[in-house]
This record gives sequence, C-alpha cells and structure tokens, in this order.
Amino acid sequence: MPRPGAAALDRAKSLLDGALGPSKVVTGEGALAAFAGDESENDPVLPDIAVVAESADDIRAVLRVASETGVPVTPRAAGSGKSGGCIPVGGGIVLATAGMKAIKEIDRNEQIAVVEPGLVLGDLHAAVEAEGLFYPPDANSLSWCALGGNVAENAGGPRAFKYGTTRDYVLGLQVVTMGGEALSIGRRTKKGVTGYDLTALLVGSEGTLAVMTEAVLRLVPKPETVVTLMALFEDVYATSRAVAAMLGARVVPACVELLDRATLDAVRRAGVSVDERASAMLIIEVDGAEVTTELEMERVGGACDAAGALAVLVAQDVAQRDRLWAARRALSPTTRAMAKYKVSEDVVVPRAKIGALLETVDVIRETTGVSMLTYGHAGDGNLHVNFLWNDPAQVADVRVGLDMLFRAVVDCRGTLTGEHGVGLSKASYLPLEQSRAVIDLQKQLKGVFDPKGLLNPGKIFPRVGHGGC
Ligand code: 2HG
Ligand code: ZN
Repeated sequence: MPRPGAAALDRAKSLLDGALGPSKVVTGEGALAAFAGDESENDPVLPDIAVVAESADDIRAVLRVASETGVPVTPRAAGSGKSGGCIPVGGGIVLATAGMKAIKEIDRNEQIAVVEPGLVLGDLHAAVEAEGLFYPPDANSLSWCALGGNVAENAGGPRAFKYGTTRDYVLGLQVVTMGGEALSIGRRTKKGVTGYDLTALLVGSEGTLAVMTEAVLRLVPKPETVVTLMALFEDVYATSRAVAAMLGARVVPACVELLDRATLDAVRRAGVSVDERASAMLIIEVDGAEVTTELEMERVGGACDAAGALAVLVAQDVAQRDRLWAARRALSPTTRAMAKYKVSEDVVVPRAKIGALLETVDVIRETTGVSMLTYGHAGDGNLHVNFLWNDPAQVADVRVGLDMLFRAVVDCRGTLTGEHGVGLSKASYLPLEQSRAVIDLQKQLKGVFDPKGLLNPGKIFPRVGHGGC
C-alpha cells in the first residue's frame, strides 16, 4: 500500500502541531512503535505520525487535517484487536483515543451509560455493577481492551450466547467523519426507529467509516446469582451433543465455552490440574434469579450427563470461579506461547454443525501436518480454530489449511468471523462468503463516508493472501 509523500506529511505535521499543540503529536520511530501493531498475527507497520487525542475536538482536528492533506488516518483504541484493524498499513497518522477514558454518565433509571472510546471494558463493568447494573459484552481481553475498539469491531465474548454482542448494547454514537464533521446518531431510548439505523452500520465497521467520540450504551439489571459449571468429556464430539441437550431442555446459559483436547493439554501445562481422562471441557455459566439458576444448573447437569460427561463440577465459591475464568480468558496468550507462529481464527457455524467443523479440523490437521487446537464460544458456534507451527516453511501448509477451513465454514452456511473482524487478516477471503454485488455495495457505502479512501485504508476489502501468515 503506497505511503503518503514527504510534502503531504510535513504539511499534516505542521497543521496538527498548530491545531493541537506539539505535545499531542508524536513522531520518531521509537515513540511510534507503540502505535504500530495489535494482538493479531499481522506484522506491525510504523505510522509517520501519531496523535494522542484528549477530546472530540482533537479528533475533529485530526480528521480535518487528514482530509485537507490527503494523508491516511488509522484510528486506534487499546490495540487489543485480533485482525489487524488498527495497523496503519498506509502509514500516515494513527489517531489514538486510549487517553479518552471517561464515563460521562451512568443513569440508573434509564439504564444507560455514556462512555468515551478509551474506557477499558473491565472498568465499565466495575462501574455499572457498583450501581446494580450490567453491561454484558465481555471480550476475553476485558482487563485492557477499550470500548472504542469493541464498538469498531462489534466485539463479542463468552456471554454473547445469552446476551448478544456489542451492537446489541449500543443505542447511539457521537462520531466524527472524514473532514471533521461531528454527528450525533442513534438515540438514548430503548426503542426508536427514526431513519436508517446508522448506529448499527457503524458498530462493526472496523473504523473505516467514522471515528467514535462517545457511545450511549444500554445496560440491564445485574443478575442476582451466577453459577459456573465445568463439564469434562472423553471426546470432543460429546460436547456438541451436550449443548444441543441444554437447548432442548430450554436452558439458555450465559456462556457455553468449549476447550478441545489440545487446548486442555495447554491448560494442564500452564499448571491447572484437569482429570487426565478428559479430552474436552465445557465451561457453562447460568445466571439470573436464585430459583431459576438452581433449576437451570440441574438441567445443564442433566444435559451433560445425557451426553456422556465424565464429570460435572460446580464452582463452589467466587475464588474457584475466578480461577476457572482466569484460565479461560488467558487461553489466547497461553496457546500463543506454545509455538513460534500462531494463527487464531474465529469462524462461526450453525450450532448443529459444530461436530462437523471439529471433524474438518481433524482432516485439516492430518492433511497439512500442522498442529491445531480449538476452543471458543460453543453456544454461538463461534470457534477459535488455531494453527501453531515453528518452521517458517510450514506457512504454505497453514494457507492450505485456512483455505480448507474457510470453505468448510461457508459450505455449512457459517461465517468467516464471529467477533474479531475482517481487518487485514481475512480481507482476501471475503469473496468466499459475500457476492461481488454485496462487496461493491459496501464499497459504495465506504465511498459515501470517506470519498478519498483515507480512513483506515486496506481493511475489510479483498487483497491477496491471509494477513496473518
Ligand atoms: C477468546 O475467545 C478471544 O479468548 C481470543 O476471542 C481468541 O486469540 C484467540 O484465539
Ligand atoms: Zn473469542
């Protein structure tokens, strides 16, 4: 992707210095390294300039300068993304919003919160829960990911099974478009159908249409009780039978997380003791009023037993529950440490096809000889299929495996990404799932918001090769 010329950059730098003061404008390779990468497998790319925004006015100034000078601009919140969404592949300016962390409002009666893009998700959870309220989306990086990125990528997490993803909780947004125009879209009320649903369009648009300066979030009452169960199985296929049986018993757990044998081995190596006979685990959580959670817990236990569980254990206290979730939430870094190279996918299949997907993973492993492991959000059919390898020469085999995986997912009417986004990683695979007409329509929408193609260029739309390997 061509980078901006020196003259345009010099002009942008001096306009930014003038508009914002030099302290917010970062240059120099050492300092810019902090704005180059994310948590995906894509190589970092140094921007030419980074702006550390402190207010909506700063964001307006940056988008005005970018438009005026023709310099690309890539928004960035915490940098926890998994698909290269904030990597500035076109160079230019990184617009960093991590410093805008305010919770501007929590309204208990209306059950809404108004937040800035740099607010860390875990901090939002703590603040609203202190008021007896609940913000369900719970990306596993919640201790450091930020709302701006969550909104841009429509982040999910384990609780999406019962509660949905970020988009289900964003009522309205303050955004700035290229050129620096501030827009207020959406609403603060629970209901509302005025005009097109621009909020829904912008949530998950991967920072390619506009930059968020504020979000109005819908909250729900905090569940009275939470019960966490761990079910162990001799084989991974039994887990999909258990999930089907739970739904058949009319239970909608908050989370149903799957760990396959190779993932369990990684957990064991990380020091958590798990029954050696087990080749698969489900972590299941039910929440709500005490009477209903007790009933649901029994039904979940019955469903697991019917599917042939070796054991179903209930976390006895908060400490046990926290230990289990800490191990689950750390799976991404734990498995990352297992090999020199890793690609983690986040494909989704209809729940009834989870077994078929796991069979496909076995076939891919045998065909390519690449180590693989699978974990993820079984309730949603959203599985993180991981490829792990040490020899750079195996990249070709990984690419074969990815192709097999994505084709199998699309063939069973699944989707390529459930929560990490297309970004750089999956842009070249978009035509597998979406027709040319659908892709063209999205490009036209992009052109309406960003006619010069300067906002987060290089993302979503097809290019060659998998960005992560
Ligand atoms: C998770 O579910 C995250 O832990 C990250 O979505 C998945 O990196 C991964 O494999
Ligand atoms: Zn996930």
